[in-house]
Amino acid sequence: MYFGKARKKGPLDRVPPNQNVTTSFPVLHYGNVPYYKTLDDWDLKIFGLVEKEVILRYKDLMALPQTTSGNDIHCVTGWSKLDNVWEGISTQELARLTYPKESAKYVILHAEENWTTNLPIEDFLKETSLLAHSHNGEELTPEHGYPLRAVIPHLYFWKSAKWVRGIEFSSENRPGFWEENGYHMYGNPWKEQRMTWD
Ligand SMILES: Nc1nc2c(c(=O)[nH]1)N[C@H]1C(S)=C(S)[C@@H](COP(=O)(O)O)O[C@H]1N2
Ligand SMILES: [Mo]
Repeated sequence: MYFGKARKKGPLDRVPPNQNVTTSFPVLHYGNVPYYKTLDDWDLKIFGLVEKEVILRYKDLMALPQTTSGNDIHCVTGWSKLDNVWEGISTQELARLTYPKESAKYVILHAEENWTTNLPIEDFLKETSLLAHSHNGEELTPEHGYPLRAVIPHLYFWKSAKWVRGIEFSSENRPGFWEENGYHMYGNPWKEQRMTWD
């Protein structure tokens, strides 16, 4: 008897369980979209368990080495979007400026309106993680996180904070906004870690 057929390698192997591929780019968040008239007052603070706190203005950020990264993103509500190209600054590049301490085990990303999300430091510093200012060759739109968003493609997309203003290195895994509301502390899409109990 023949049980099943050889699974063809193809785009489907790129899609985690119970996700549907979309070619659109849905907008999803809690709270208000910030519409910046100017970036004169904008900054990014890197703080917490670091040897050196750093505050970067937008022009400082753009003067750092830039990186381009292609990936697929997976939202916990069930959509996945393949073949995104992001441009920005790698998280390793940002960490290098501040020297995180040995005691730093987690990263809390702080966005506008005090929205936060948490992840282990290894995931933040993974070579595929970045802080992006552009998507598919265009500057981010306000709805998608202008001027700067995190992109942590190997975790559900809620970890990819839009409108990032702070990167905090912490010894504690403090739940962020969605994590406080029942979402998983880690959020691996391949293991379907959607809610706390998954
Ligand atoms: N600041 C902030 N970032 C956020 C969110 C949010 O509510 N606030 N939602 C997250 C969720 S659940 C998803 S799926 C993605 C959606 O990004 P997009 O709107 O660019 O598709 O942003 C993430 N980043
Ligand atoms: Mo999401």
